[in-house]
Amino acid sequence: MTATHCPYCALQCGMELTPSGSTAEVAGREFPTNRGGLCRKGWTSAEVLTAPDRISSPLLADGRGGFTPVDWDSVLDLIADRLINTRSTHGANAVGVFGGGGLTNEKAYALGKFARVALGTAMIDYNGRFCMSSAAAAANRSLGIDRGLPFPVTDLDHAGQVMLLGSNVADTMPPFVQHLERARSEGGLIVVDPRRSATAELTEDGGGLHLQPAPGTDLALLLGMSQIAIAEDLVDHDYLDQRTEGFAALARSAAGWHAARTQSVTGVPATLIRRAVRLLAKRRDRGSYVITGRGVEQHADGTDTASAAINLALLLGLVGRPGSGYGTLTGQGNGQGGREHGQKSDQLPGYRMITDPAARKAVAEVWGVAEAELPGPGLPAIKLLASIGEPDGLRALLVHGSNPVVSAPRSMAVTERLGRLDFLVVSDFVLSETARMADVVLPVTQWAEEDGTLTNLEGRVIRRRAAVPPPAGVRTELWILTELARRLGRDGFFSDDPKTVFDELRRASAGGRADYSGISYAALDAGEACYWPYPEGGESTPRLFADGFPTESGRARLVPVNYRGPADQLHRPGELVLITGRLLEHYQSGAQTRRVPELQSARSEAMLEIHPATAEALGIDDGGSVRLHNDRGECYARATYTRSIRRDTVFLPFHFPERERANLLTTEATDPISGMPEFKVAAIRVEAI
Ligand SMILES: Nc1nc2c(c(=O)[nH]1)N[C@H]1C(S)=C(S)[C@@H](COP(=O)(O)OP(=O)(O)OC[C@H]3O[C@@H](n4cnc5c(=O)[nH]c(N)nc54)[C@H](O)[C@@H]3O)O[C@H]1N2
Ligand SMILES: Nc1nc2c(c(=O)[nH]1)N[C@H]1C(S)=C(S)[C@@H](COP(=O)(O)OP(=O)(O)OC[C@H]3O[C@@H](n4cnc5c(=O)[nH]c(N)nc54)[C@H](O)[C@@H]3O)O[C@H]1N2
Ligand code: SF4
Ligand SMILES: [Mo]
Repeated sequence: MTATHCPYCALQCGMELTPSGSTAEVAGREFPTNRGGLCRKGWTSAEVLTAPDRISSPLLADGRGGFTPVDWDSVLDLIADRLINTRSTHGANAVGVFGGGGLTNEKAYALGKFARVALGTAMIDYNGRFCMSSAAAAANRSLGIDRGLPFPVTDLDHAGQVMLLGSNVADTMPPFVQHLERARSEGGLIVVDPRRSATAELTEDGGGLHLQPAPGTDLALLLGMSQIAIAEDLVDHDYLDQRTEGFAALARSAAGWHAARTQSVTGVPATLIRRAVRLLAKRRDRGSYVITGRGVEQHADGTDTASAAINLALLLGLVGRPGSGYGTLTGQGNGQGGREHGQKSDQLPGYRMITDPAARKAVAEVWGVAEAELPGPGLPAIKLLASIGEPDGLRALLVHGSNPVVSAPRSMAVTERLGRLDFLVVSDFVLSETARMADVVLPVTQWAEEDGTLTNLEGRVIRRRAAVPPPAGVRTELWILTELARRLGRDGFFSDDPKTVFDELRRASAGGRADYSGISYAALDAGEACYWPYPEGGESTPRLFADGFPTESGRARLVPVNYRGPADQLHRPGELVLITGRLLEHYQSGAQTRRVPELQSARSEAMLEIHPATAEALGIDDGGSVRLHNDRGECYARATYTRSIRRDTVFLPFHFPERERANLLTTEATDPISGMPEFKVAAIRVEAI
């Protein structure tokens, strides 16, 4: 029996694996985030280990739409040759790397180093740009640091009030719901979602309030809430004086957002908005938390919206006060660690900026290269993918842990661009939709077959442990990167041993914002709860901000923000707002969960949630096939009637492939600060077929 964690989301539920034949049996394990509970995806996760179409040999495209198995030595020689060629003909920045927030810390670190040291390219970014970047940017500018939850999840157990903005934890992190029980029992759960989601339903029967704004209007809602807090004098004056700066400018920016205007922009009744603010202001008796999810962050104004949520939390004196706070719910298994160790185009390990001379010097020293050899910042994900086929753009790309053909916005354009690459290498354990387009596919180990660490949504570093041997023919990514680096002239710079890589990561992060230098495999294996920052010789930090904020002044910044509305506006008659998101049964692009029979049979196709009144007006039957379309593409789904959604809005999950891809309709409009695409609002039309 091996103690490890679930392969999927950032809650990283504790799990026990017992080998059984060529797979493993899964049992829930006591861990603070899940207390033994698992969701349906977790219970069935071992099925992917023996997926019938799992790949167990490197594959070479045969030019006729198929693949031929090849041996590792020749395939690595071939990749190295092609990359060296591309580099010498078109320059190092013609080779790019696309990583993922599901990779362990060790893999994410090695990938960032591989790009800069072995390929010499600036062009690395990852799917966290689609996930965490707006909340990260907002936390950095307001609080001076970006750790999803700056407190342990179990702190929520004692809260009287919790406001969840654009987060559907009942489907996306089911065991998390237990941490909301106290708030629900006191009528203090506030859910902000244009749909009556499974989480919004938890507010029924006295559990709390459901605010149902028009999609993309959360920034207006939060400005209105701040205005009410100021107008009703619910703000915490001592806290504002002692711990924050910028109140006057913030008050001016919110001043115009009187309740009637907020109601007319958002559609949320002013009385409900007022009740929500008054509830949160009760924090003096029992703590209050403000928490954001992708529903408010995946917008072209996502950074400003997350800032507005932080502003409200600061006005009420919540951040850094015991029993209260602000946080964002990191999504992918290692969404937190994945954004700290160098996969981001502008960052080096330890959450250090690649433009900071001191950070460059420190990291170059650990890597054993001259500082001048380190490239500068590259392009964020959307721009990186858009550069393919452009004169100075990417010509070769290595993908690790992402399936952008399904998950990137405006998939038609992305797919078309990937097709223009001279050379695409995808590392995966199945032939994902992206892997199918590759010139070379490299089969890698899965979670139950590898050691490493991840950093969960609380900033707590946890151990992933190998429980079963991988199939013959499969390799770890650390091994692949080490072997490729050797062929690229960097022999001895990389290691395929996770613990050796972690020890190097510790040193490379020392002195950075996300300092891991005090954390070790030995401490983790002994059961120590290690939250970063944890400098060597120092202590773990379960709670941030108790004594101040890591900003220049030591104070949190209230950042004035303005409402702009979504990039896609409804202009033409008959248009509806499409919002996209998740189902309990499927994970992300579905590459893994669509291969689990129990999950796939429960949810085998894309269902469009639509209000019966809207559907009837369009002649769409419950269960009927529909075509959704806009200027960017068309997508097919089956309609399902629900009264839980606004009449001007429809909802589609993004887990399905081919012509059921929700992303055929989404826009490439991105947040100007974070580069986060606006997944959550697209103007579309629907028709029965
Ligand atoms: N089952 C499952 N669980 C997952 C994942 C998965 O794919 N499947 N993925 C993991 C990852 S990577 C992530 S990032 C998290 C995401 O977890 P969540 O953020 O909970 O997931 P979403 O479904 O994307 O969005 C949440 C809610 O936002 C609402 N929403 C849409 N537009 C708006 C808007 O304009 N305003 C507001 N207020 N709400 C809006 C949607 O109706 C939806 O109910 O889940 C993690 N857990
Ligand atoms: N319309 C719409 N689109 C969205 C979103 C949305 O809400 N709406 N959400 C966005 C968000 S928040 C996210 S996080 C992205 C995620 O979307 P993707 O980046 O596509 O994430 P996954 O589907 O998890 O892709 C992971 C791929 O890597 C493989 N894989 C898993 N683990 C490993 C590993 O350790 N190594 C390697 N090499 N491969 C591995 C899996 O088999 C799978 O093929 O989607 C984004 N796209
Ligand atoms: S909630 Fe997340 S970590 Fe927990 S079992 Fe489900 S997918 Fe796995
Ligand atoms: Mo995500």
